[in-house]
Amino acid sequence: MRVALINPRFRLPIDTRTTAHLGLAYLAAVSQKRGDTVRIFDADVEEQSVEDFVSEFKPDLVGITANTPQVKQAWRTAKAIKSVRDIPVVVGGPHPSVAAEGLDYESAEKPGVEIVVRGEGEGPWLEISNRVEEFLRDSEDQSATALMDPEKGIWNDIQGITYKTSDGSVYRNMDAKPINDLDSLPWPAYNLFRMDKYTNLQPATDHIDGARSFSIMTSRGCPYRCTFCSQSIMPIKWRARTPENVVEEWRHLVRDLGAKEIGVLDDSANIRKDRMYGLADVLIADKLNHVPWVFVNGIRANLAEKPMLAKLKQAGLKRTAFGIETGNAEIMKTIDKHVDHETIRQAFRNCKEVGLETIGFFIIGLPGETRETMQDTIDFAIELDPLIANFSMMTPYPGTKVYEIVKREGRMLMNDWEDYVFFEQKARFELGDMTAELVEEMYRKAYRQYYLRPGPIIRRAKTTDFWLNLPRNMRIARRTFFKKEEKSELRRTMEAQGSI
Ligand code: B12
Ligand code: SF4
Repeated sequence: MRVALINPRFRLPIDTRTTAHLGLAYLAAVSQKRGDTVRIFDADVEEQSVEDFVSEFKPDLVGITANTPQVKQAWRTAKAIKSVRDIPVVVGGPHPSVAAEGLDYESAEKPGVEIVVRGEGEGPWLEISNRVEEFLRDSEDQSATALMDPEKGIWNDIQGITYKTSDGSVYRNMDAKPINDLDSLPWPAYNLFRMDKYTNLQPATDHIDGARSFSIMTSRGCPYRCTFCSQSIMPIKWRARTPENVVEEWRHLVRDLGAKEIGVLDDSANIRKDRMYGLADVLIADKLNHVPWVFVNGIRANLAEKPMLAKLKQAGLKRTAFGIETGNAEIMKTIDKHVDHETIRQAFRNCKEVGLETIGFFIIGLPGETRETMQDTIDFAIELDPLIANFSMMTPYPGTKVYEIVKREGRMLMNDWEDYVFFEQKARFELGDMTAELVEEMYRKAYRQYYLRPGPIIRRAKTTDFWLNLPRNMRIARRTFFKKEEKSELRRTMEAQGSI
């Protein structure tokens, strides 16, 4: 069977890093293992239109991924595909997985979409592919309309899907079970991506364009549920691959694909410390520790003990992120992060002592914040002094507790899923005395106060990346430190091109 997997174009192609979509890479691997002919169409890096791609490749089944700001583009893509070929279109990813808000129905009801997959996709995707293949083998009428004929009852027993029959009725099946044995999954099919088109998430080797960078996920899920974090895909049960299984893929990335650096994308990689020691041991034993790697998304500060970090450094770890979120003790208690500031301080001391670089993620504008609590966050960032401090304005994603709070007690300042990005530098809600002006002011102040200090300026100026990408870096700085005007120009260009 011919299968296409699509990452729809994101609305604003601003200077965010692009990376091969790991979720699609996993699904593609499942399809390849099934024996399908698979193509990935990442609209962010393709020159062709999706219509031309579909006319040329003639897939029998299409899957489209969607996070919240991408979902409308996913629907447009589904419609565009249908204008060329009447084939089944499946949508999956973090946005349509928010069943509590009925966002699976929302996507399933759209013209051009037949099926929505909720949560981890490998199992349902395999099952959908099997059913489509059987249908194509046995039916004369091979249209998506015939496939979704309610009389045929093809879809009513596949777990984890919401689907629309050809009479327009939408049904939600039971949730699929989490994948317990992650070692059983095939490796992401990076061979299907145009890897030369991607930059890297965390340029550890200081060459944004030069280094071949790959992502890897060694565990899935997170046992915590912070109030701001969108966790629609992964069940609360944290599951991990064995070090031996991880190192096999790692070896493939380094030796076969020529990885010059690796980004570990886990939500919470260090839930089990023995696994971290095990991973470090195998990386060292296999002599893979010459390739630098980064914990891109953060490890738990309460489990970041010094001997473990030292061992990981020996295994090639160059930098690790921590989700710190707030510098205020009271706010920290309200976000269900289950960590305190002294523990975070200790984790940073540990990193410094073993020579690891750090990234700190901070949020400006959490519910209950005041000017003073936001200032506490800025001050705490300065005290910790990570190599990279990343401040985001709180964006309430559907399915999170913050979303509930804002819907109940606040004023949401967005009514379009495409606004659910936090690099637009706009406050997304107001709550009590916390106005958009205040949050935007403190956000810009955070960047100014943090980065316009001698330490960060000198550190930055010493990097090759800074000089190699000077115009881009200056643009980012201008946009971040000052009120934005040039974004509207970008928007106008996009509009003129018909891209938004
Ligand atoms: C790496 C990452 C990024 C990277 C790369 C994104 C990418 N191309 O994958 C970067 C830095 C660019 C990024 C940016 C953003 N991200 Co991000 N990102 C992640 C992160 C940490 C890992 C993604 C990943 O690889 N997951 C592992 C794979 C296996 O899972 P997956 O991609 O979800 O795919 C599985 C299922 O979703 C499903 N599935 C997905 N698509 C499809 C399609 C079909 C057809 C099917 C059947 C199934 C299916 O099956 C897959 C396999 O199990 C996640 C957190 C997380 N743990 O997932 C956040 C996350 C996806 N990001 C998030 C957000 C909010 C963003 C931004 C909007 C932030 C912003 N700056 O405003 C932007 C959006 C940019 C864009 N262009 O879309 C949210 C999404 C929430 C939401 N409701 O949409 C997440 C969940 C973080 C969080 N917990 O809040 N991100
Ligand atoms: S912010 Fe981090 S610790 Fe909290 S739920 Fe999300 S992934 Fe887990």
